[in-house]
Amino acid sequence: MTEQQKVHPVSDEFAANAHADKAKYQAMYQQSLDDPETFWAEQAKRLDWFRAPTKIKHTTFDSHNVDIRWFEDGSLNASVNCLDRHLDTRGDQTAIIWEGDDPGDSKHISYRELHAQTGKLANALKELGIGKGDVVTLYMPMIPEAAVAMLACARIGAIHSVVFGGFSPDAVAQRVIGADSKLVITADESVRGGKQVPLKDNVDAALSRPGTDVAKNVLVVKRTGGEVEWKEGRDVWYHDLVDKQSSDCPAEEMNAEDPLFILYTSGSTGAPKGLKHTTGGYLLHAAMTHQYVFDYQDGEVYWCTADVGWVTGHSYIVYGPLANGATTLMFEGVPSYPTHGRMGEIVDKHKVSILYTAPTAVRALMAHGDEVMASSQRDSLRVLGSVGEPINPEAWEWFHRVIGNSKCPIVDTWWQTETGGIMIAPLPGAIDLKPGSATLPFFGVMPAVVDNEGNLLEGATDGNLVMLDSWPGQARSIWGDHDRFVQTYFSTYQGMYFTGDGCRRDEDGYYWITGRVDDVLNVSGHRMGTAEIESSLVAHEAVAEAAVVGFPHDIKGQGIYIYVTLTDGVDPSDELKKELTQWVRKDIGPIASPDVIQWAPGLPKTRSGKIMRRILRKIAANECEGLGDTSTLADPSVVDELIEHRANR
Ligand code: 6R9
Repeated sequence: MTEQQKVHPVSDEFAANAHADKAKYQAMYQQSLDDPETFWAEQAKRLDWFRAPTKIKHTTFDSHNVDIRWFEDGSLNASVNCLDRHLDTRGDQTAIIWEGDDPGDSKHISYRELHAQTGKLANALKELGIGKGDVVTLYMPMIPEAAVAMLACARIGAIHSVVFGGFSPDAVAQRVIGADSKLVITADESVRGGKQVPLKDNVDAALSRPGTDVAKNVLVVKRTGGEVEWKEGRDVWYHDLVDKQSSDCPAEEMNAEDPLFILYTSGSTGAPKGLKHTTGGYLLHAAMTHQYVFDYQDGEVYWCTADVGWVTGHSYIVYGPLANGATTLMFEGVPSYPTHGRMGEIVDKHKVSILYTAPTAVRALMAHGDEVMASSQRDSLRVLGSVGEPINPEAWEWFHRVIGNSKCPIVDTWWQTETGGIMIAPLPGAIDLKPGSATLPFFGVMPAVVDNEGNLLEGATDGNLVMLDSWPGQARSIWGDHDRFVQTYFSTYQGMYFTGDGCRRDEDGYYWITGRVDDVLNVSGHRMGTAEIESSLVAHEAVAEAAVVGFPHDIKGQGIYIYVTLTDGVDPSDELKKELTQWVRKDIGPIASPDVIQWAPGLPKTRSGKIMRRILRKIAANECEGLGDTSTLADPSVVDELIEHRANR
């Protein structure tokens, strides 16, 4: 089939009722490029400001002076935009539908209730000495209190730093120290797929690490009633402190450029970095994309299956939907529990109109065949969304045909923790779909493709994806390390933001993201640095050297393939493989579990000692023909040995 035949055109009926049709998209996009000041000044009116901004855009990508400011003389509060301003018009409307891990467990929280809970927690935070500019670490299950905690921080001008509940104590410790966080909010345990995860125990372990004594208190939600250790004077039960507070908490007036949150993410080198997102531009970008990209219509139930620990949860479970007065569904569990039909059943149970999920989830369901959807009708669905990694056309078509009953457009949304919100995606009433392509840029987004020297490539081409100018939701810096921010994103190609992704642009100007071109892995849509996993492994006494690469994995997109050179005198064994697997899981978290460990008596290195990952990637992918020039290797024979014992064939 040619690419042309695979186009799914916008239906006239959909376009007629959508927030944007073709003409409107084109006109708005053009204006956003030609006259960003007027465009964004106008769009900013969708938020409620204490002081409306008059200075709209002040941004430079010059690597000597990277400086990004939007709406810099405006002031607002994110929680007011997500809560207070809806009270008159939709106070009794459901803001959050919470669906528990157990299918019998769900509840609806209205905007009025969410506002009251947020006010109470905000007052409780103040009682704990938290104020404007303080960093609060959240390490929480997918329960409404997670959203309440984010909003309560925003209310008093505290900066939240959410750590995904699947991360290890060390990861929590690292982030508490990195952000100088005074308070950790957690729960006794989380529940996923019928299993408990000891969050409070993990926090205890984290806070026993040196340097973590910056955190003075731990606020603990009782989720399961599971047993926990208690440190008097430090630990506080959430409900003991919060329930007695007044629900009335005046919102702090924040400058548009005051930080709203920090979110850590993996890069190709070094420890995870805390991206700094600010208030005005971020919220505007999240809200606007939520409305246009999902074509969210008043009254609809919208479900994003991400975890709030990732940027997708921040922007598209909490801030975007709530700023728009939407009903957002928050799911505590996993799509395979109690059965693989769960996702469809939740759609039916809550009459979900918009379902935003990840390719890995789609592929996992697809692997069970069409019958997995037999327990649900999914008639309520109108729009489907995909995020986190490239979606292969087969998975796209299955998502469309089986989950969406062949009637829902799929918006494949490309973006990053760094971008704050969606950057490249079809508006479903405006842009014809091509399975596997994220299609065209959102308003104000200026993608371009460059070669390795940074030359701009025109027309249909292949290369590295960059952005030529700023957009409101862009991260402003790396917390505490602006030089690293500049180095990481603005020094590869002068005057451009480098995404780290490769892409192809076709003859219609559509973008096809081909995946990371750096040493970042994307496993089930989760970002991980190969360097992080390697440094964990070499800390084990049996490991002399380790090299980590990704390989194509049917369900996860990418799997983790590890080459390990053992210390002299240590014998390889299956037990040792298990031990190393546990080691990495404990150190980083279960998401970093190796799929394959191969013993490597030697690693292919250049004469200057640089590991040739290109070769290791090929061997892991079972592409052993045409390994390219290996003559520059210090010892070319190690390659034959690795090929002979490769795991994937
Ligand atoms: C939102 C999010 C960012 C990386 C990004 C890219 C990959 C995300 C994608 C996609 C192809 C899509 N990615 N969406 N690749 N098509 N629709 O996932 O943020 O966790 O920071 O990951 O994910 O490689 O660079 P984050």
